Amino acid sequence: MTVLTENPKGYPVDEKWLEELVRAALTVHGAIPDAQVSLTLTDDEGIRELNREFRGVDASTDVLSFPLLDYGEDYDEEDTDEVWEEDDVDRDPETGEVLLGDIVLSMETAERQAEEFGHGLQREVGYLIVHSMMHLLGYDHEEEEDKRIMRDMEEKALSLVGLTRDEDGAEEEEEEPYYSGFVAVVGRPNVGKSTLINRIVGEKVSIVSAKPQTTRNAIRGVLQEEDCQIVFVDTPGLIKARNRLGDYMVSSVGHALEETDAVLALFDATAPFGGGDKALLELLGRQKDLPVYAVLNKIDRIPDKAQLLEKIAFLGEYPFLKAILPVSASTGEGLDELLEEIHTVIPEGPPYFPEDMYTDQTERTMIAEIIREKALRNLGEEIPHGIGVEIVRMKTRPGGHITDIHADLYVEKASHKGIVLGKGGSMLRLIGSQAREDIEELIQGHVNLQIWVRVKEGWRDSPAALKALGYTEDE
Ligand SMILES: Nc1nc2c(ncn2[C@@H]2O[C@H](COP(=O)(O)OP(=O)(O)OP(=O)(O)O)[C@@H](O)[C@H]2O)c(=O)[nH]1
Ligand SMILES: [Mg+2]
Repeated sequence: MTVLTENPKGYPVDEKWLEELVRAALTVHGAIPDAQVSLTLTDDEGIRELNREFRGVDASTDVLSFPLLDYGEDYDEEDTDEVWEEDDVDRDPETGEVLLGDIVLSMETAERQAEEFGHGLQREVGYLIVHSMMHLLGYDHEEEEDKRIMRDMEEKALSLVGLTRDEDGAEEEEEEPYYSGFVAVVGRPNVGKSTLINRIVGEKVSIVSAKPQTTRNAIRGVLQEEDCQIVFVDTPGLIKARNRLGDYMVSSVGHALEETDAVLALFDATAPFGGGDKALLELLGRQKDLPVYAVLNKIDRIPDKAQLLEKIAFLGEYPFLKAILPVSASTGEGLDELLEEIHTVIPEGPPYFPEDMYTDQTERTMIAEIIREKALRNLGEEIPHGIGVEIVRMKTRPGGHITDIHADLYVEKASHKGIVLGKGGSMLRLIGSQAREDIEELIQGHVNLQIWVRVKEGWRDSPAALKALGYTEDE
């Protein structure tokens, strides 16, 4: 086999490697390597001239191939041997090698295309030569099926010279890095932590109410981006624990701070700073090497910006804060800036959750939480903290259209039961119908919801009751 290379412009290409490419194409085709190929490396103008001369078009292409063998109309690649054996094939008078034809390649275009496709020049030149070789051997890509066969041969030939898609170093470099990390969201009750996370994640991850101590668990909400996954950890508002449930809530904040890449400390921009805020800032100041951002939420409710400046000045006294970010979780104002900041501290890492998952909670937990949210929103001040919801039964009927859900709603005092039920059961019906609407949205199906109100005195101090309701340490 001979490859006659012409490289008048002196492009830095190894002739031996070009020969290898030609040989690889012949090998995968299975043809006798008793062949000769002419190969010319030129520039765009060179190709343009050839195009004008031989094809009557004024254009520069990446590569041109001129087969010398006549494969005829009904040619099948399997028949190459027969074609070669014919008497009228052109042979090199000295060596007797069959003249397959000419390949002319524009190195200028190859360079451009390599850049466009984001792979190395080697891969591009390799591909173009192997592709042209296939044309010289009678392959074409007019029909889908032919194209598939040709692509297959090309890939095989390229892998023979170590230019596989996976192993090609140039292509590997193209792989974008992936980022992942955890961000804990902490703050006093009712400052808008859950609202913020729901807004960022774009799904309802945590329930929200105007009553403090709405969130009781550390709940994860996942922001999914093409090259990044940020897991936001919603935490219960920081309170002084007065019972076991309170202990659990406080400790879940502590856990959230243990393994996190950043902290968002949320403050209500419409309320004065209190002892709780200062205690939180002091606690966070002691966390060494942890990026902490102060987030001033609810700025949509501050028409007077001077009031905001006052808050910013107060937070300015804590130099460990990486930034002070005024936002509105309700309107979304300031969230782009906040996310931009967070991205700067999220390290490279693997995805922690499948790409279609936005929370770690089970459907059952989310349903219990929806019911609790509706109870919180509709009931007066004194009852909400004593409410717990347990899903006792959940079963989809045959056919899959209706799901029966049976939930127990716990209250701490017998006197509370009547309030939750309301006049003639009207309050419970309201809670139930609001909850059902949200649950149907969540599970995408019809729901038959039954809620039973039960009195369980002191359940917030009962380890067994806490466990049954999902408030356990190892969660
Ligand atoms: N106007 C306004 N209201 C907000 C904003 N963010 C939250 N809220 C309201 O503030 C109340 C508390 O919001 P949540 O998200 O439940 O607050 P939280 O910090 O998670 O509260 P806990 O879970 O109890 O600690 C709700 O009534 C929200 O609608 C905001 O940016 N602007
Ligand atoms: Mg919350």
